[in-house]
Amino acid sequence: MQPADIKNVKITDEFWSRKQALVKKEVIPYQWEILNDRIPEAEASYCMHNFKAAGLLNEKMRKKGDAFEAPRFTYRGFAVFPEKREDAKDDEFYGFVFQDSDLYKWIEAVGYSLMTNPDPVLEETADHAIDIVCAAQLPNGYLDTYYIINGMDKSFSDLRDHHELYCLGHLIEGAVAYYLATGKDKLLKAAERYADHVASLFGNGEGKINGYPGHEIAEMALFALYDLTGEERYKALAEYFIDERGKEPNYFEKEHPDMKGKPDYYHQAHMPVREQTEAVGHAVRAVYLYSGMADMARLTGDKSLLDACEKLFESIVDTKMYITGGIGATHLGESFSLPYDLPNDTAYSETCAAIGLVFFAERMLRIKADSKYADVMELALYNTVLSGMALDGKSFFYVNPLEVIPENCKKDERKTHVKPVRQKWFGCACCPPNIARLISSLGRYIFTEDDTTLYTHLYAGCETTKTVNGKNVSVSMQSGFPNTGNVRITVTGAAGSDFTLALRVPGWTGGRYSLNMTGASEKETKNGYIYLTGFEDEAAIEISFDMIPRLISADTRVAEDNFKAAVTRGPVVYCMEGVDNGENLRQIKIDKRGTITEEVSDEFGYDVVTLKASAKRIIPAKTDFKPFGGLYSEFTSVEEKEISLRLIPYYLWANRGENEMSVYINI
Ligand code: FUB
Ligand code: ZN
Repeated sequence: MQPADIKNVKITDEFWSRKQALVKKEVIPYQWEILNDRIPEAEASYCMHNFKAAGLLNEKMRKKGDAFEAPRFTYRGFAVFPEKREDAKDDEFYGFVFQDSDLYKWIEAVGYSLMTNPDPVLEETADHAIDIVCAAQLPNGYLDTYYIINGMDKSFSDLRDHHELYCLGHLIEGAVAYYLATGKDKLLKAAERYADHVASLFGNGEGKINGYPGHEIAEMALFALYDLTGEERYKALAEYFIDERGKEPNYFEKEHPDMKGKPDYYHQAHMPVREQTEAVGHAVRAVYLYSGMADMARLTGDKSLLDACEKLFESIVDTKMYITGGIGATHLGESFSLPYDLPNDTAYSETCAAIGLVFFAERMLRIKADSKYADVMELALYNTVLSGMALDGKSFFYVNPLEVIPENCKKDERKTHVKPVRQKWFGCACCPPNIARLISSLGRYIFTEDDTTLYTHLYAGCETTKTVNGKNVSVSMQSGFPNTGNVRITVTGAAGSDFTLALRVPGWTGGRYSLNMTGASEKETKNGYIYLTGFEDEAAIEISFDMIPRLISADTRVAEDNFKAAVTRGPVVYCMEGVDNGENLRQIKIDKRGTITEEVSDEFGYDVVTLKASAKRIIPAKTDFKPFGGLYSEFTSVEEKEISLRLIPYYLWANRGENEMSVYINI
């Protein structure tokens, strides 16, 4: 299966169109300013600065030929920032070593946005940025500003940490999107030249580098480049990277002898990928790798690789995923923790990791339409991914905790990674442009298709067409998600063809739905999809999923969540905030047998379903008997105060100022 052609999916959905418009109107222009360091109150990026500095060096080299003394490599650190912005020198590199990738993600977001919303001015800005990128590329195709500026003699000498292949991956993904959107191939050619250069250096032969990316992404990007160009060499390079990872002798040990004998979980290089069964290490790296592995399994039919993907997916979903679809429980190494270790207030749950989980799930759907993958994709999307961006598109979360007491995050060193409000930008700014590119490419996640069947994974209003047996079939979907579970789909022009429409029955429905249709018939239900066939020329399908609020508790092995539950409604996870319920949310106990009522609120600028639940605030009575000092008193009784608990969608938390928040509630 393939994802449906994104250019052929027109999003008409109220909820998602608003997000896409926000990305276009606010996020993309704001990020362009940031990349150019024109927002004084946000952390400086130096991203465009670096491309320009590399371009200048290149020009000098071109002009002076041999007379030009190219810089010798000086290690200037993994992240280099000047004391003050004014101190930045025109010919030096600043920021993190992977700063180039921020622009590539921005270009990708622009590309996808232009597909749905043509905008000549934005396109001109992107063309201008692309000219600056291309001016920085070396004649042999190499393109990474950190080494071009600091000295090429050490390029590819630190694959583990120095992100040159990560930047290649993002360059390819940006270039593919921009080409698909505009037909302009300047950046695509630059990406191909860089990929070709890498392909010429890497491999198992004499004098070749037999390594692989320290931060995965090049794998899935190269498969996308192969999909677009049909050039086998890109597929071969991606396969090489995947096959080599974790083999003995470990490549990263050669680069970093101090690692000798220590299994490299962090980079998922602790064993060959086909033997990996547990999701470990840096969470973004992991899910980017698994996405590439799933691409390879689909393209090659490699059963052992598919088995590994399935086991890794299960390992995440059954033991390491927050109810919000967030992954990566610990800030130590931004990593997966042990199975069932899912702390709420020290959670890392990086936005990029949830985005990577969307990538992985979508790639599994390309192999097999099984609703378990779409359930996870939807969960991550509606909760952690959306939580990553403020309602006004101007600030972002990197870390997505499930519980916050603002004062603690500021003062407790174990929680300094947790921010109680979204930030304008980050020195390490991987997440904001990642959200922008995902939201603007939403059209790629709604359907997958094979020759005859259109598989519907996400219920987002849109229009698309599909050619089956030479007939042009039009599909139009209207959806009330996430406010209601009502979906209406019309199919036109399918009569006499084998056109099949597969509709996902989300896991959160418990398999219950109501289906009414004219002009089509139900064939079967398999792996969580209802298959409809026998279409007449005009068919109308109404499917409705009950979005009742539910209390969901975690496996009892998640120690943090014992005697607690989260409230969900459809794919949306809810949370309580201090602004609605007063501080000290840990005192609140929800009435587990009470009804939860729905209210439509316009407080967030559009209609949002908020919830009201009967609950109690439980406060131990104060006693005078304090045998061990002021902190402790003998327990006698509790004071229980009835309250009406207000819950809002988790993705909206912290849009009304700094306050307490918790997803889990005592039961
Ligand atoms: O290393 C590049 C990006 O920076 C990672 O994906 C994020 O987790 C952050 O560490
Ligand atoms: Zn990130």
